[in-house]
Amino acid sequence: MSRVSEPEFEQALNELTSTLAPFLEKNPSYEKALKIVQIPERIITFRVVWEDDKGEAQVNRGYRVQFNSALGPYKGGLRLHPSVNLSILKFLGFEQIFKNALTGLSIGGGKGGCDFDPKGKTDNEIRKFCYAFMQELSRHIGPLTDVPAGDIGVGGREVGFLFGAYKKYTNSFSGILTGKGLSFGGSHIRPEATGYGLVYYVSWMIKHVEGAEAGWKGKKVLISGSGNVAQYAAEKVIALGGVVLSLSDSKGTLLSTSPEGFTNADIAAIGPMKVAHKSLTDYHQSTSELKSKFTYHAGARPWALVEKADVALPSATQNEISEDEAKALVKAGVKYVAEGSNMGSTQEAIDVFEATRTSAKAVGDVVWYAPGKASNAGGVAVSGLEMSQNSARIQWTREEVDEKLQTIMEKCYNNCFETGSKYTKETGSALPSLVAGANIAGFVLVADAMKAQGDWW
Ligand code: NDP
Ligand code: 8G0
Repeated sequence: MSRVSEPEFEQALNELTSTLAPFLEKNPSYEKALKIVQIPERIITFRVVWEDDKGEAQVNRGYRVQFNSALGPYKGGLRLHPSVNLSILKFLGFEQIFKNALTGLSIGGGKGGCDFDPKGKTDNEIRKFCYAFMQELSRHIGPLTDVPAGDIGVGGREVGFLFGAYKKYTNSFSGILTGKGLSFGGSHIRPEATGYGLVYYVSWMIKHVEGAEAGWKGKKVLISGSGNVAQYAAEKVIALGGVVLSLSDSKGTLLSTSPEGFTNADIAAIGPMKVAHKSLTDYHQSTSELKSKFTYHAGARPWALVEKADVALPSATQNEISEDEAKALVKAGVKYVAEGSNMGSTQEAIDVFEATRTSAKAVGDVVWYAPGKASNAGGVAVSGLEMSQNSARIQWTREEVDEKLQTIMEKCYNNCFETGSKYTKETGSALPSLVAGANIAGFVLVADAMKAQGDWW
């Protein structure tokens, strides 16, 4: 057996390839597109030397994977985390290609980042790092070439520093990053977009299974992560009447013991703590009221901690639901799993969810699974809207952007549902595969544009 040198990338590629089979059987010429689309157009790797608070030189590895530009400029976030390597950035860049296609906007796929660990760094060190990182990255990006944004470890503060660095090195003020501050070209709703979009997507899943009037009211929701995506997903679930049972971070899970679940006040307090890289235990331990309102589970993820839940929204990182955890979710009666994170589920976990779909005779027996490339597309979609606003030198209102986001998520859902229905007609299956639907719909859009541009024939 050959050695797998890029496990995360191979996993993402296999997930796509395995679900394309029914399409490729009918359209064998697209095998060629599949062979070509899996190789990035360009990868840039570079040294980042930055000065710490002691005046000492520190060094890290920086990357930008410019995966595919068939539909528009490369677009995708920058991740700052010690685990960052080329396999992870290739998997993220690859997923990004098809996700961006599903938004219906003119954006290609890319991803970048660095193995720099922002935890324990001062604001000054983060600023120094961002300037050093952008010194090289600035040569490779541009509003018509490649437009990065944040991701794990990169929020509004970091995007601000990166934008300032680009401006200084190039003497130009342009839309080379998204997620910018509102006063210098940012879009309303961009911080909220991934979490809100995720909840909008699941609203359509709920309507399909439970009827047009059904919604989040009273639904028990497990959320992992407590960063950008998790916070705004939780906020929207609460606003729509759902009960948020959990949030988590890299150290453990905070579980609500009260019937109302996490409140807006909890989310509002956790936000700034996370910007300061504090852990959820710090929040839990901060008052005696909080100590009794939550239980803390060190080293655990949320999935196997409760006896009953309705929805699971993994929103921390890749491979955060294992096969056993997927089985625990099925046992707890979860009916909807939708990823806020990219590749949140292992392949074995996806197989557990998809098996409930193919074996079920009634929709109510299915654990319906939405892959990140569809359900978390709202973030990059509003980034695409930020690019449009920058090009036109305008700024839409919160309401205007939210409405466009809702429309994009509805169309994305319908596309996945209809394409899934067309290609996944297993006998007895109660619902179509949203994974197959997302993969086939995204792939065909990209492959056709590549063919028209002479990338394959
Ligand atoms: P943040 O950095 O804001 O938050 C990440 C959260 O996940 C934190 O709670 C962090 O814990 C936890 N986490 C990170 N890495 C690990 C790990 N290896 N093990 C356990 N927990 C971990 O990132 P985002 O919220 O922006 O991103 C979360 C996910 O959503 C990622 O998969 C990202 O790619 C995806 N995504 C993000 C989009 C966006 O617009 N931001 C758009 C689409 C997808 P701790 O606080 O302890 O570090
Ligand atoms: O806005 C973006 O380009 C962006 C940022 C972070 C994550 C993602 C994603 O879709 O995974 C996109």
